[in-house]
Amino acid sequence: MASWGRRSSGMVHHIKALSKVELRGKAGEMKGGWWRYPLQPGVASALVPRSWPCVNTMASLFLVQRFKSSLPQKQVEDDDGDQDLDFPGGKVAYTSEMKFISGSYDKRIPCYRVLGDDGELIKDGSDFEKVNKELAVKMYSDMVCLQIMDTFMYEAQRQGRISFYMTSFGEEAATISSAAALTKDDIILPQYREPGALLWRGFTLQEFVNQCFGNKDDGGKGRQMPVHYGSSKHNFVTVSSPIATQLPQAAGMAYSLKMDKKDACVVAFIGDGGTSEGDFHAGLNFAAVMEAPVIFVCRNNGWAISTPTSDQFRSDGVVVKGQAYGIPSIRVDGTDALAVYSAIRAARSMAINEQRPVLVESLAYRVGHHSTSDDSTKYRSLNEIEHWKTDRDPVNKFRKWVELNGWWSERDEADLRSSIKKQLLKAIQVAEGMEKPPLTELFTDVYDLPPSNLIEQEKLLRQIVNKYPRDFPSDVSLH
Ligand SMILES: Cc1ncc(C[n+]2csc(CCOP(=O)(O)OP(=O)(O)O)c2C)c(N)n1
Ligand SMILES: [Mg+2]
Repeated sequence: MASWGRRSSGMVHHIKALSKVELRGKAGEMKGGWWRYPLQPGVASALVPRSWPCVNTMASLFLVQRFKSSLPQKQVEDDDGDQDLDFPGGKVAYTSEMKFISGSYDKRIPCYRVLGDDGELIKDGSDFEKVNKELAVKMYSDMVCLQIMDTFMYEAQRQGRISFYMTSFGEEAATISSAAALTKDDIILPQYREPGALLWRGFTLQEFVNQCFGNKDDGGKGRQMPVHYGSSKHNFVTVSSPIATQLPQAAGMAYSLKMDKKDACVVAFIGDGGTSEGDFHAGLNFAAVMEAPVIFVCRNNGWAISTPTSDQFRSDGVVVKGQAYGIPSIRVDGTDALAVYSAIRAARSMAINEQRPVLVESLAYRVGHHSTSDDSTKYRSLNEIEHWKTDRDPVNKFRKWVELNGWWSERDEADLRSSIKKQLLKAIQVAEGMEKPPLTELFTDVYDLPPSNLIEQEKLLRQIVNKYPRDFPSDVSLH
């Protein structure tokens, strides 16, 4: 609930704004059968039908007229004489040929890449965004940092020091290069395997580790499972476990940015497994119809825990689903930092300049287990894992390109790794030694005034802790 609240703050703001206007009621002027009510500066004015001038129910808020489409309407050519069907939604050509459109594909949608596995440009004059030394070195350094953090925290879980962890092995470029292509005003809604994007935005190793240990400096006050990061400072909405819920929220947030005429977009991540949720379809369709500036980034990593993509969908992956919803879409090599960076830059400018959603399907294999609760060797071959880990590692690939440019040396590599390891050991030591948030925090931040059932639950919990103190952690203060 708390995270929903954060996610919806833009919409809530607008709903509040609209409620105030409707209650005020008088300031409106008539225009073409609609009452136009000015809102505060920078917010689109609200239009309410003339026959409902005084309604102030929540339902009436959704009667506000939407933005007019700015996208060109497609003219449909008929192929059967000059006959066509003039139908709501546009003209459709008649045909005398009884033909089903195919459910299969002759040729799969190609995957855009810039770099080969050896880190060299596939061809001279490749179509990609230029990346300078400073940007490239930060992208590479963050990828290395993420890999080392994952290695240390995975081990920390195995040693019983934290309860759970998820690694990003194999997908470092997909998340870090995506974030690198955005501005800090763009709002990120993660699924959960996107700490790389948060790292890029400046979330510190100490903050990551505090969250995993759920100590009193954890921004989520220890209420979430490890890896459920969030940061309002970095415009990164808190991870929420139920898959795909972030997509309809992303469409709404993006519409809110549109209303505010912001030079920013929303970026919502989803896994291949997440695309089987109804929310994936609702989110894409909503965004398409409302022409909301949101980039949906699907990290197709081949697996949803133990479910392979062949059991997930029979379409040509995810990219074609965007087209079905009227969303421009691209498939990109998620192990290629330059390709991801370029595709997201282009997607961002389409989303903002054309005010519409864009879908990016990134192909990068999940090299690690799904989480620390999983053993992926039970359902996939070691050879398959090893191939992606050694031959197709996105971090090594990008390192080669950075080195080929003369921007990185063995010495730089050694210094970077040693500095990150030191920082991590320190961060873990600090986080582990820190006390937990007090028990009272379990009941705060959702309601302004706690309802009676919550008060009752808190009372009950205290009674149980007092009765069985040895069953509860001793470092949690009851006050
Ligand atoms: C609505 C919902 N259903 C099921 C789950 C359990 N679950 C957690 S992760 C996961 C797999 C998701 O796979 P994918 O979207 O491909 O992401 P990946 O882990 O591969 O990054 C499932 C089924 C959940 N968290 N939420
Ligand atoms: Mg997956």
